[in-house]
Amino acid sequence: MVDVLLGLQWGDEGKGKIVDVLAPQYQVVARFQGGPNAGHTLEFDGFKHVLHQIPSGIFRNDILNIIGNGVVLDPIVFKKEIDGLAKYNLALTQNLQISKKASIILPTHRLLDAAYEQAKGESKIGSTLRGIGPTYQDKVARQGLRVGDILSPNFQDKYNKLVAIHKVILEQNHFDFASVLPQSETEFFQAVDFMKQFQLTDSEYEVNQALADGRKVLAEGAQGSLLDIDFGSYPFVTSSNTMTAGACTGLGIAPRQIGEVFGIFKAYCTRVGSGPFPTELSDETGERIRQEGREFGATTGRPRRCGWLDLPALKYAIMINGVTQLVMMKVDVLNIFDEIQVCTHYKLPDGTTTEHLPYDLCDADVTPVYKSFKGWKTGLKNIHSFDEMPTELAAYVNFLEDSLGLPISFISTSPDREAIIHRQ
Ligand code: 2SA
Ligand code: MG
Repeated sequence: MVDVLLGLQWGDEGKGKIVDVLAPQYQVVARFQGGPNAGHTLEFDGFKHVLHQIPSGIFRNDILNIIGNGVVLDPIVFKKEIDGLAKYNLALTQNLQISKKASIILPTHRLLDAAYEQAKGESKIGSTLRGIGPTYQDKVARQGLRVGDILSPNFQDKYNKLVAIHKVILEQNHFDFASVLPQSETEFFQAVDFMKQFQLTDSEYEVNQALADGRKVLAEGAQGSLLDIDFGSYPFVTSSNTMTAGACTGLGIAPRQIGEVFGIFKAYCTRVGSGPFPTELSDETGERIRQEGREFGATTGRPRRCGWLDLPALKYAIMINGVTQLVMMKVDVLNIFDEIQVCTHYKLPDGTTTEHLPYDLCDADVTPVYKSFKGWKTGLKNIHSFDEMPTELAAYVNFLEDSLGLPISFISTSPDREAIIHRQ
């Protein structure tokens, strides 16, 4: 079976840490969507490392890591990531495979991202500007480049053809690319050459063979369910399917092969970039969460917007993903609060209440209705079982499990590998 691990909010739920914790149970870890817009942070043995495109199983030498066909891969970022891993002595050329069908991000895709955002003015998406959207656009337009193309003698021609199209769009948008492009092109072709030493495969065969051999596969989601291209807060979303279904198309596995679905959520909410966020706290409490939780983008360093947990949004994410187990992250960030709020439903302008996400969360004027919990006001450092939890935290956890109709299997109490409360 393929177990799927994904974020249930707007990304940054702490997926990297949980993949790393669960990894010893798996023989294969695979990324199925997104690209260098992701920032998966792992902390262990005093090290802190942020991965962008490389799966989070890479630190365990007995795991095969696959960058699936659903990913958009930037060769320049890839080379930097590999260089950054040199100090860990990992068997990278053996333990890493890249799907030949993964899309390639060109330097011009990044420029297009910037040009499109610039043209949007006030209504910017808040993209990470890593070229994600334009690369998926070209994939769907059936004109993109794929990793397998770098092995073709015609790669340069294919590249030139696509870049010519991009230049027309950049010119139309009055975007000055002449000064920056040549240098990134040099870097790009060096990085493309560098990629050739890695295993470039038809990874759908690898994944299905692993399953046939009885090896366990973990599919690692990036971003979060509320950023899904179909079900997120459109248009303030990323350009891929971040949900369970994306693991099927992004790796080439059948829906009936999906086993457990681990839904990761933070004990509160954050969002980076623009778009609706009903429980956002634009006050001192939001600022305390940001400081306490060190809520700054792992890729761009942008401050993340912070707010209370939003149950209607969480229930929606659980529904579309078929989550089987929940994982709650960063509860320790709430240690300092006297009172903790959870949004249980929304109030609409006509006075009625709903638990459903409105069609257009941007236009809908929803007011969150909160339930208040007493804070536990104590550190959680040496707590490893549910029985040892302070009563106030136990009350919060029980309420969430009842409302969400699912068990919370793990509760993370600090970034470190060991800091986890596991339901026995
Ligand atoms: P994009 O870059 O075009 O896919 O951006 C579209 C929207 O998706 C959001 N997005 C993210 N949200 C949270 N975390 C992400 N990864 C990085 C991190 C982000 C960072 O781990 O912190 O460092 O800023 C991520 N990637 C994309 C983005 O904010 C837009 O709202
Ligand atoms: Mg992140």
